[in-house]
Amino acid sequence: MNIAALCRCAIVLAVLCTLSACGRSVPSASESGAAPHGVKKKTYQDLVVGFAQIGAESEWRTANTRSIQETARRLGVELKFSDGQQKQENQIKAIRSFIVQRVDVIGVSPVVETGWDTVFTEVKQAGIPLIVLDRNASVPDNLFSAFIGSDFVQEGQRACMEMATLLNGHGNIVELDGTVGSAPMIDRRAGFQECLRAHPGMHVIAQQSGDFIRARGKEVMETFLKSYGRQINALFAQNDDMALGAIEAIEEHGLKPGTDIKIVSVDAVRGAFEAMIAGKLNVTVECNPLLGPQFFETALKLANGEPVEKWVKSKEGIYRQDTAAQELPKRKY
Ligand code: GYE
Repeated sequence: MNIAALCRCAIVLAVLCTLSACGRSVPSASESGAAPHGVKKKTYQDLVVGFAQIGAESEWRTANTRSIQETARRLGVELKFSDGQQKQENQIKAIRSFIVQRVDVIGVSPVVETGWDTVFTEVKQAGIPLIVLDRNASVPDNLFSAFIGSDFVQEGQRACMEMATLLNGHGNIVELDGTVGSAPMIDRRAGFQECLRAHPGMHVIAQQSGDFIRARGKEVMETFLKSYGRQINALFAQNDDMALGAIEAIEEHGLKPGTDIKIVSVDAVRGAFEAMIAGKLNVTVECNPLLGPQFFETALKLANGEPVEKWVKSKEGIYRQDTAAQELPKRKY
């Protein structure tokens, strides 16, 4: 709006004020039957939240779902939970049903990055705040209220820096990617690639998706081993589950994971610590799935019309073999 339009608005408002009740004092809570200012602040017990989860593809996802469901139970939030079984169309259906049910806030973890504009616009038009959790969606910023999750590009950079230390800057790497088109797959690869440019002695000789699933990680690693065998010096797995599957494939191939083939993965789930203690995994870069508390805290603020941060970032570390045994008892997922 330009200055002239603003002035016109101000004049119109002033006139309306004189004709109506702007100057009068606000009726007390008892007079109006409502809290001061006519708005009763919602509590967690008043809140109805719909959450469209991706599925149950990994240890990470199981921990994430548990965190959301347990936090809702603890706080007394009514949670409508939908499992999308890895399908975007299921998640879109779930979001539409949350709109029909008039929930207070909707949350979604988008399985892939694109294809969300229409349904996110519908949520906006229904006046329901939308929180994107864990995986980002590639949509204009005004189509969602907040994003809660990790910096996947940084995770990819960290994985590559750990790899550079393990390989002394030289070697052939194979890469097990996550779900094609998902934010962590795109961004972890981008971060890894960016850091590789500073390490000309390290090369990715093959890359393929294992869908973030352990069994697929094993299968794809078998094909890498068939094609490249001992040429492979290292594996970058975009999540721990795929690394754990690949470890089985490497052992069945007669090689020693963690020694003959160095392995760096992402997530820092319990299974990764056990593999590090056994000397089979070298490093895991943490990606925190325990997003339930931040999710409901943000949902309550939004339901009450309070401001929230646009990106609530997770705080994460890096874990290596040497401290794995000491860290394992402290792990919460
Ligand atoms: O790394 C992987 C999961 O979106 C960050 O999805 C998440 C990823 C996580 O299945 O294990």
